[in-house]
Amino acid sequence: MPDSRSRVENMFRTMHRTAPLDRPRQAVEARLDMLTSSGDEASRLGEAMRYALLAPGKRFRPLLTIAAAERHGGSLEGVLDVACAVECIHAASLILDDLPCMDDAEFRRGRQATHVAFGESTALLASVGLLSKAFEIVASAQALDTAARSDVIAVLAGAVSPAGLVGGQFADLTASTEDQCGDGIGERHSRKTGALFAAAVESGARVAGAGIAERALMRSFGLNLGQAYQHLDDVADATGSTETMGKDVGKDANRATLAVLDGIDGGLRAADRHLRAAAVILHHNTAERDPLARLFATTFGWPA
Ligand code: GRG
Repeated sequence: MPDSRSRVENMFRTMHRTAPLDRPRQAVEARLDMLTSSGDEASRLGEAMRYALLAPGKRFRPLLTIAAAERHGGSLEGVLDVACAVECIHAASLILDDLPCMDDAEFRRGRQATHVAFGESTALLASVGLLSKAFEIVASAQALDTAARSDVIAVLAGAVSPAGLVGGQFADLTASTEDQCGDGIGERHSRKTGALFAAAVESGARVAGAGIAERALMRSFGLNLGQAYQHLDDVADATGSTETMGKDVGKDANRATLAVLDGIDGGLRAADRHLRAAAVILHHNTAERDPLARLFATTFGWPA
């Protein structure tokens, strides 16, 4: 449970180098490299796509996909391409999020944002390229049967849709500090960030053969986790440094986040509420050695 500002910074810092996560993270990075090495990476557009995608991110969403599959008896190899598709969607969203017409951020993942390095038009096209790459990867994933491919595509498309990332980002851009209450923030966080977390774990579970009830449980876990993660990101925006976070901070000073409206402690309390809810869902009906529970405990310093 986060109990101080430095704990939030430490959490993001240690997520980059937590030894137990090295194997799946390296597998994701190697596969992403392979999946985007088809020949057009030599072009400026391909270069921009790989620049954004292969930059040193924490890979938390694909790690969730892998752990959710393993929780349901699946394997890293069986779910790897789906995990990579999730990361492609995330990287596509980061490119757009940083554009001058959105967050106007110049620094991301410890380096220049894609539009700063490649120009706005190339960055925008690189985002669309990564988004379509995600669906191409799932549609041609050898480890999945036809029904699983189609289910995962539906789950991921739903996450990007106006009910998910796109709508959440729109609501975020049009929100002001004056007209927002805690409920509005929860709804925006749920769509902007929770939707992809939910899709990450649901698709992992689906690939491993989970049924409707388990998939719903995973969705609910992911939505809570995503909301907690966004609150912690908001706290880090207010308290962290560009050096530690690898991206611009202080971008939300005039935004309606709980860290702004209710102060740092308000942001931390909200994160804690969602982490508690996620933990309750996670520990419902689970084996003792659940990889998803381990990932959760390692990342958030939560009792296993
Ligand atoms: C077309 C896919 C697509 C989206 C369009 C721009 C947009 C709509 C949505 C933005 C969603 C967004 C960027 C939400 C912020 C989520 C967040 C906390 C990002 C930072 O995640 P980390 O810390 O980043 O996991 P790394 O770099 O480690 O992967």
